[in-house]
Amino acid sequence: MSGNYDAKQIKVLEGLEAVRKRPSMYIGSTGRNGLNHLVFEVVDNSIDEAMAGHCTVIDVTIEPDNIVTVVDNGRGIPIDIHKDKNIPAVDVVMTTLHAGGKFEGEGYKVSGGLHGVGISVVNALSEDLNVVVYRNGQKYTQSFSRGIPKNPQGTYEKVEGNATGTTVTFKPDSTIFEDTEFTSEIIDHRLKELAFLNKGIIINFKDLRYETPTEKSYQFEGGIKSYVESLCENKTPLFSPPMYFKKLRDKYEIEVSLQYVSDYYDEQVVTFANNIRTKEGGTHLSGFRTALTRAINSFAKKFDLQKDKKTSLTGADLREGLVAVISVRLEHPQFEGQTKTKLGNSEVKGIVDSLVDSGLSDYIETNPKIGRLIVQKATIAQRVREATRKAQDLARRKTSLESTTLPGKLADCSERDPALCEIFLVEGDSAGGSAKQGRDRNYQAILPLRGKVLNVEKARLDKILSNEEIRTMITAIGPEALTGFRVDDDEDIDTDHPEKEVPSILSKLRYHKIVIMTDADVDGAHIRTLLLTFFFRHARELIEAGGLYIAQPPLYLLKKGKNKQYAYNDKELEAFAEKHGREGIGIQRYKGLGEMNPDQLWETTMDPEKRTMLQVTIEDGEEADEIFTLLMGSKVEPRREFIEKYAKNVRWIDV
Ligand code: 0RA
Repeated sequence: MSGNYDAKQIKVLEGLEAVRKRPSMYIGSTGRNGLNHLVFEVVDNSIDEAMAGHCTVIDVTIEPDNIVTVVDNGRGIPIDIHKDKNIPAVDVVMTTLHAGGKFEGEGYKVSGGLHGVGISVVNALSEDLNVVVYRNGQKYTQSFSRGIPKNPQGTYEKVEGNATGTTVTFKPDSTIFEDTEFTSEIIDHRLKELAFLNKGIIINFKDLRYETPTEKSYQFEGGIKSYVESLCENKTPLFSPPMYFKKLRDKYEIEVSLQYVSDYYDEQVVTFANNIRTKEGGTHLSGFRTALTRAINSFAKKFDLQKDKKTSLTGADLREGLVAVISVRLEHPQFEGQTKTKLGNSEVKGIVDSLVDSGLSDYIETNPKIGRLIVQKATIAQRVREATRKAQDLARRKTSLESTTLPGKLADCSERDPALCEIFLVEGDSAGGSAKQGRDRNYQAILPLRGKVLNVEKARLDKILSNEEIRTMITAIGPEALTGFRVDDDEDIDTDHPEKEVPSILSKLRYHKIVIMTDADVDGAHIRTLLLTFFFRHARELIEAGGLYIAQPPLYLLKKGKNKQYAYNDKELEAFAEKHGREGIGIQRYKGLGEMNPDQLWETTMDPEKRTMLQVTIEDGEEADEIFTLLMGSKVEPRREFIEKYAKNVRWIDV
């Protein structure tokens, strides 16, 4: 018996050792994302309990020292002695790869978890992990160190009452992770998302690491309907409340909520499969889109709502201003795509198509007013698209966005391979002058922008296209950058063929690095925000392809005796003062790029050997969208509130 037991123990150790040797295979990376993933892995297990109908409350707490505790009131991980292994079942769950807490046979219908690797992976990657289970009138406690139980059988105590649940506390292993600072915003966002996706569940989040602790509590009785409402915040919805339906077929379940907003042209469809955000879309999204187009068109036909009977509404017409959340649950999800966030199950397309078609048709036939509003809105979109197409053709021919005539203000570089080329969008002529003289003309191009850039958030398409600064910019970069202006239907949509690699937008542009270079003052920040808004709304693929950067000019030139140093923030200024003594430091504050001579600008901001540039990423498209709507949109009151709230601790969130 004991020989057998030892053999099994060795197998367990080997499993955990594999995780510790190659953590990225299990959690994606050992950076922040991988670290945060540990929390999600534990929470997903509690969510599974909730989906099985046994858990109503989940508490997540980050303690100082980055120790995380997840408490749930589910059934508790089984604590009886596992027949084969002769140790408590919970210890098996905690130490066996892919056991994932779900035993064969009686498993749950569906389960989440990005990599679905199970809680044992968290255990293997934690310096310490403590688990407490309440079940069968007992309290079971066990502790592990880097996955290895500290006590071969754990501790059982009798307790009063019949409360059940699981508490997992873990401290990530600092020898595995680059650092062990959890990211509050990302965890908070995911917990909120999970609360939307699992109607009614209470998720409490506490971050106790800072002087002012964060305490959030999420519970949404409306589920994904509340999610759509929150995505529409500060926008003008077409009807109220958002449409919602839920459908079941065989072992597939789909929930859809949707709304249209009238002051916004993009679409925002957020999709999930088994609670996992499918950023790259997939077969559920394709099915939804096909059904949406078909259902609305047949409604329009049935009630004779279209004057022009020959043309039906296209997918693009019906996606303008669309805000939707789609959540599917299925037994064996296949995740594909570059980041494994694309649902690949081919059968899902047809199922979702048919369920959404019937759900949507039923809804608008019961609420014909809403159906009419949608048809009306899409018809306007259709007309605008037609007009824009004409205007764009005209504009192209007239001032020739596509011609090879580059704007006069552009100081182009001599290199012809776009992959090696950079373009600096520089605020003002004087800074533009310095940049032109300071640059390496072989591969760096300069485009000075005069005055304020148009706020695209408030302008209509035709106005944006006729704006001088914007035209100049897109002509220089390459008109293909404007993915947000695509007027041709559906050409971008091929979610069914993951094998077909879409070429990066960068391959169509004249430069692979677009660098925003503005002054380090309020005006500079404003212009930078206007430019970011423009790129975010109309050239988002360029950002997603990693083509947009923000230059970081220094704030100060510090001198003391022979020591000379540029400081890029106040912390560096402090450090210099600490090091060289405060007396007699010469501080030159740069108010504008124009104050730097060309050599200095090169040395501090443009020289690839020395500069630091921020690459603009869309870490969180939704949040970016919210902030842009808030800061640049037409509603004033929420903007004032936001500014008043954050004015005191402004910092650049990694936009
Ligand atoms: C295995 C089986 C059952 C529940 C769980 C694991 C479980 C795991 C975790 C992880 C965190 N919280 C959890 N809660 C439950 C089913 C137990 C039964 O059938 O009673």
